[in-house]
Amino acid sequence: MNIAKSWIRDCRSLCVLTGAGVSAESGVPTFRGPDGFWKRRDPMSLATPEAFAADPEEVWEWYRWRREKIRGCEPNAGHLAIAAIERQKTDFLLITQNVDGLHRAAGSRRMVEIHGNIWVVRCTSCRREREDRSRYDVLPPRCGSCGGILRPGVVWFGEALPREAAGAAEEMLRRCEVLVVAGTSALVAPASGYAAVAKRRGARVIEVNPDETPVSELCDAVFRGRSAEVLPALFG
Ligand code: BV8
Ligand code: ZN
Repeated sequence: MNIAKSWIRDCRSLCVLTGAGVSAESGVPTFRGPDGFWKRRDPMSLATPEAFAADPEEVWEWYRWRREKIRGCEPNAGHLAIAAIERQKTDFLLITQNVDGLHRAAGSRRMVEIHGNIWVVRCTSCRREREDRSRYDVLPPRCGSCGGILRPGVVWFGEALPREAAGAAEEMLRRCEVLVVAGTSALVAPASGYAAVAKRRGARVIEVNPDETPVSELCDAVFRGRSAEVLPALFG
């Protein structure tokens, strides 16, 4: 741990990439875990534009259920440790695949939500986008301005990542000296390729995950533990 801590302490540009595992200890189910969000329904049949076009109400039932599951969850020590190390670094970026908003709640500011945010809604007619934490009684929710159907402000399979967020992520991966990959199964592209991008350029890559992932073998250090425990130790 001390070697990895020194890499983090001594580097100028630090990048952190997180997945659902970082929110697990806040009580947010992961996607592919035993109690995962996706155990209930096949995400590939819901988290797509086609599914939404075919049955917006059914897709919204799943998102409403997830929003209510996430609503009462608080950031954990892992989120707080990431927000704390950000304040100590000149050059820092958090790239998160998480849509739950817990990193921002923990104080992270230099961050990109590459898969969007479940608390944001976008009108499919007038395109207006805003954060809306209401409990929807009627599904699908409607736009207050034009009456159009609102969609969740997340990135579905087959949709491109938000251009600005993806651009900032790729730029940081090209210059960071250390990349910490925490709580992701590294199965969803393009984020699944981010560790290899940083590694190819000579960055030190550190993984924090209780389980092995497809990127474990390219990491310079691997901590097989829970992020709420390992990240405070690593960044402290
Ligand atoms: C795109 C938002 C192109 C919605 C999500 C065939 C091969 C390869 C790729 C593809 C393919 N066919 C299609 C693709 C591309 C596709 C893709 O990758 N598919 C996969 C399934 C094969 N990708 C896309 O479509 C992306 N877009 O490529 O666009 C394009 C370009 C131009 C124009 C048009 C199109 C868009 C992908 C975004 C999909 N949206 N979510 C929603 O939430 O409903 S993805 C979803 O999975 C979540 O966002 C999540 O973040 C993401 C990854 O999951 P993880 O975060 O890793 O979570 P998971 O549960 O899997 O793992 C948890 C991990 O934590 C585990 O490792 C576990 O061990 C660990 N853990 C558990 N507890 C802890 C812990 N770790 C630490 N501490 C703990 N306590
Ligand atoms: Zn509208």
